[in-house]
Amino acid sequence: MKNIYLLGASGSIGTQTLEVIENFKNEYNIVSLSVGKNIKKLEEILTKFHPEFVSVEKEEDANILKKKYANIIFSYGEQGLIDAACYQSKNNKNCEEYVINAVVGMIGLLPTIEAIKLKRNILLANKETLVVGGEVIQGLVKEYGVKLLPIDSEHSAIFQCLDKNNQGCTSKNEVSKIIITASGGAFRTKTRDELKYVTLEDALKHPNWNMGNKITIDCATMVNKGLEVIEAHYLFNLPYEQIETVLHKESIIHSMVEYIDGSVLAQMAEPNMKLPIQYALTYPNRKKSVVKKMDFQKSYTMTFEPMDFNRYPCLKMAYEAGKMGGIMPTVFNASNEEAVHLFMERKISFLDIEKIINETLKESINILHPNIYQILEVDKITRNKIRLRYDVERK
Ligand code: MN3
Repeated sequence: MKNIYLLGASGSIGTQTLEVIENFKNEYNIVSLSVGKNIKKLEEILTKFHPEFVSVEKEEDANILKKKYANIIFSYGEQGLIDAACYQSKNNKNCEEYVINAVVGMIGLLPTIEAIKLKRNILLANKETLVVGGEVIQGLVKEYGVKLLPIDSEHSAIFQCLDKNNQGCTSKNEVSKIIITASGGAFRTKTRDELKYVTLEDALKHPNWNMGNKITIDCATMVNKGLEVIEAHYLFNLPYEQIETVLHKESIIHSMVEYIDGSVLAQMAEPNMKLPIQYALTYPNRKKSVVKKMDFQKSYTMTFEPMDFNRYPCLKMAYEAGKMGGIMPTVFNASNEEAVHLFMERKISFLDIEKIINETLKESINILHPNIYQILEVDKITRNKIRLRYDVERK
């Protein structure tokens, strides 16, 4: 039995995680979970799972739920999210402990840190945690001896392609590079000129994957791939020069590892997040899954095109921010999160997102090896600056 603490249970990854766990009900015990504002979804979840602790975003929601579900402890807000990751169950004392971090955005950082300090293993779908806190997190992972396993499909693919000699963030001497594949997002057939007129609705149509809104927009800007490059840098302990990106519009190969002898290993599957979720849960074993298998009696076409950094300047900025290191990935992430909010509120255009990230990076001064307080502070300052400048109504 493994104890599961699921942060972000009502989102796209959270929902699919619960579906995977339903197939292995005797092996996983959902001890705690968190949702945001989607209380209807939470109540659906509570008909199937019986967590001891639940955190929601708003205090009002927590108060109403407390009266309705007397057997569950409810909490709320950012502290509630941390408490969900750190909840101490009264039962199952000898179980392996797994926190699944499937929240969206920077808010996933503190719960991860606190859970590692309790020696809980981390299954990470929240890429921002490593993007902003990569050094701190990897330091803690070593100090407390916990497992940090990726759920992001590209990182899961790389993890699966790394053989035993090269897995586990040790020396990567036999790896010459990792190659992260990118579908190109909703606007891959559009020119830079055509991007001037795209709408929010256009940006939310991803050709291959069904995901939450924020990440779908990040795919259209290629920011998502940028965050994944930085995430891979920290997760696999590789310099940016050894992290390549390639356009692969079919999303069949989820990423690759090239070894020093020239062998390239790729992980393939129909695009379905349940596969990386399940692999993280069952690692180092594999189990049968509901994922549709590839059928080589049919024909597949796979194409690869070199990444076009002029077409996708956000990815170029991500590499630059990553190479500068220190606080710059935090600035990159915070400026993107705020810009995406503004775009979703129809206050800026699609191309303003890259403009905002670019000018914010240029204006920021780097801090090398930032501690957690500096990370949180710079995150806040960056967001406030963008809001003051662009969000006239919220000012
Ligand atoms: Mn991904």
